[in-house]
Amino acid sequence: MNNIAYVALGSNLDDPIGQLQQAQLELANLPACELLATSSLYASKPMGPQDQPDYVNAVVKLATELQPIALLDALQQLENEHQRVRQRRWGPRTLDLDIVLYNQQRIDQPRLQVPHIGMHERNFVLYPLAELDSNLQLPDGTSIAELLDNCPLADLIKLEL
Ligand code: A4P
Ligand code: MG
Repeated sequence: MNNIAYVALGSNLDDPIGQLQQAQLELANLPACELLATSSLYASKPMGPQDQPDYVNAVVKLATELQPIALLDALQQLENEHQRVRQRRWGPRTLDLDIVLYNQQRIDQPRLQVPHIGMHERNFVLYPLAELDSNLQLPDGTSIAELLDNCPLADLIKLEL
């Protein structure tokens, strides 16, 4: 297992906390993957359309033998198993699994961009990520500390479960 991937989890439908806890178990059971760490869960206000429920978000750290596209396939299969229905962009969902980082790789393919394009402005990605690795760096050398400095905690709430 010589690749490290950080995966962001999000849900705002059908018991979001339960969706994320279940997804963490499923990620731990993915073939050719080992779950190394999970962040706390965070409650967050919706980014994008406001006429949808609040979100619960988290990030996990995986060791994996899966190459990036194979990992994306596995994550999308898990999303589908959570009865996710894709409707509008940034709309409500039972489970969203995004690859935030994969080693120090930069990937720009039609199906996959890594580092995740929106991560810089997403407190619900950056704060859980920092919890997992406070010394993390992006492929361009930006440190997680710099990213946090430019992304206020705002109304993100760490859930004490
Ligand atoms: N894709 C490209 N790069 C990646 C990547 N690094 N990881 C492609 C995963 N997928 C990636 O995603 C559309 C396509 O992105 C995929 O088919 C994949 O090939 P999707 O999940 O099917 O659809 P989407 O919901 O329109 O896009 P996306 O990018 O997942 O949505 P966002 O931008 O993540 O927005 N507010 C809060 N507080 N918390 C949230 O978690 N999430 C969203 C969803 C909106 N507001 C939110 C939250
Ligand atoms: Mg997604």
